Amino acid sequence: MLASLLGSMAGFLGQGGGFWLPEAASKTAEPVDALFNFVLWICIFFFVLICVLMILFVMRFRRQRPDEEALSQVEHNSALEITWTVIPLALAIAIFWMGFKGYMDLATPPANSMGVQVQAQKWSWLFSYPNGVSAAELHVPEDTPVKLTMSSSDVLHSFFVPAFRIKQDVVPGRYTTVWFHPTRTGEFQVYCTEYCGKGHSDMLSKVIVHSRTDYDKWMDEEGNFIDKMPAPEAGAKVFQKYGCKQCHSVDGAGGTGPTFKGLWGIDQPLTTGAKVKVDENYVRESILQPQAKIAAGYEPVMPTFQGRMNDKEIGVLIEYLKTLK
Ligand code: HEC
Ligand SMILES: [Cu+2]
Repeated sequence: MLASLLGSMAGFLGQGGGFWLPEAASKTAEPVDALFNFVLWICIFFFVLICVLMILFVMRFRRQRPDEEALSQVEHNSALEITWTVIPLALAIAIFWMGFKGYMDLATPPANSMGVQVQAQKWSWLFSYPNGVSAAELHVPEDTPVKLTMSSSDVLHSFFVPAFRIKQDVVPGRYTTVWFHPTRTGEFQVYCTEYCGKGHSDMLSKVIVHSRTDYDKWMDEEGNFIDKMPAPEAGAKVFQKYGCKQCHSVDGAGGTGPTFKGLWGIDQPLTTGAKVKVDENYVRESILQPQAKIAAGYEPVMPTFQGRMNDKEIGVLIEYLKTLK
């Protein structure tokens, strides 16, 4: 009976999307969860032990009559003192060792890892593969270690995948790395856990773990979608991929930047008082050198996409803009 109770408690407190921890889907999660559970059970054990002893001692050794004398004054007990020094010391060393080893393992990607570049920018993630393909969601094959090399084009961001137990700051002006080893297929939430600034909590993305064959298929489609899809549809995908939607609506709603609805062909007033016709050249310039002309009523906060969006992508994006009447 006790065994089954303990068993169900371990399930309740344990791994795989229980009460304490989210589901675990990476080999990197195992040592993290093991250490967490180790510390948790030590805390539960000593909490119960100390409470029970405290209550027993209060009952057993309390003064029973007002004039009762203290029985004795114990000043020293070597056996007891050594015990309560050695046991906590051993536990602290064990926790240190598990933490240190776990940290070193998390900091050292396996040599055969698949590399993906991660670019963080207000307010989206872009994942780029060595073959030039890029996407707004991170697609990886199952059972393969993946090493992310991350940088930011603007402010501090922080890349967090709870199911993999990995979290790493993404810092402008330097590269940081993190790695994981997905153990099963599925979709896993990506968060930005940087708190200062307004849009980090909107930087939601996913890690999509495919089987090997599905991954190859995805890579093939993603590498050629501009050639395979109708231009406006491909343009809508580009719009999604680069996070334009974080600042530009396509339905007329206001935002950090002007809505794209009905933008094509109008005469856009600029902060200088001049006007500019929204055509291919202006859109292209706005994407590559956003600070060149600033639309009246807006702040010059658009990041440049120079070196990130290629000509084909700008081409289909323009076709998409034309359809937003
Ligand atoms: C962080 C917010 C932000 C993001 C992300 C962003 N923009 Fe902008 N964009 C702005 C702001 C603000 C303006 C208006 C000021 C200016 O002209 O630079 C603007 C202006 C523009 C204009 C000119 C519109 C006009 O009416 O003059 C175009 C075109 C444009 N953006 C395209 C894009 C595209 C395409 C993307 C995605 C690849 C994108 N923007 C991503 C903020 C953003
Ligand atoms: Cu962020």
